[in-house]
Amino acid sequence: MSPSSPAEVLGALVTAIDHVGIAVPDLDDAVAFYGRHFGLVNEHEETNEDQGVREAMLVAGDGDTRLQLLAPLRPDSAIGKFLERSGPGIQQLAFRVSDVEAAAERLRGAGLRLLYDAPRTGTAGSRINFVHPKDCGGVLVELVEPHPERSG
Ligand code: MC0
Repeated sequence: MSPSSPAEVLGALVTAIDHVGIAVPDLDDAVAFYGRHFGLVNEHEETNEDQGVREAMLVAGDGDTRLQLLAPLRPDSAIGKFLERSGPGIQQLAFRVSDVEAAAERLRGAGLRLLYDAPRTGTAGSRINFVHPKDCGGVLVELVEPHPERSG
């Protein structure tokens, strides 16, 4: 990991844990499982062709704690490869940031590898980037700047 502390690098840019992402082979089965056993409510579903996923965002009773279920559209997608290598399980931790470009720039400056040169489109019109898991202690960290009309 980088010698710089998160406070030195990102400071107030990180506003929350936006979601935890779980790779699943079957989205509908997983949505039903987390609803039945944990009472999580499916608040949003979409297909993201660029990322090769069908995803569902589930919310807990506080209205802001979110679990993202990710099913692959193709075997050679990030989720398809993850399932092949590791099986179903936690695939990513997503930090909500106020400015994804500024956050990425600061992390690059600290020597961490960002996966994209420029932000891409994520869930619900958000702008996203990722930090390589090998630079984050084995955790794939996503940076999420929510769409201005959907933040909070
Ligand atoms: C791979 N590795 C991981 C990992 N994926 N470690 C922790 N968590 C993960 N999720 C490890 C491998 O085990 C390997 O370790 C090393 O990283 C390099 O693996 P690789 O062969 O390069 O693996 P790939 O080809 O599967 O690529 C990994 C990479 C990829 C992180 C670059 O998954 C990627 O581009 N991810 C970003 C996009 C993404 O995840 N999209 C799906 C969610 P060893 O020790 O064996 O060398 S889309 C999403 O999240 C959107 C919709 C949203 O939230 O809005």
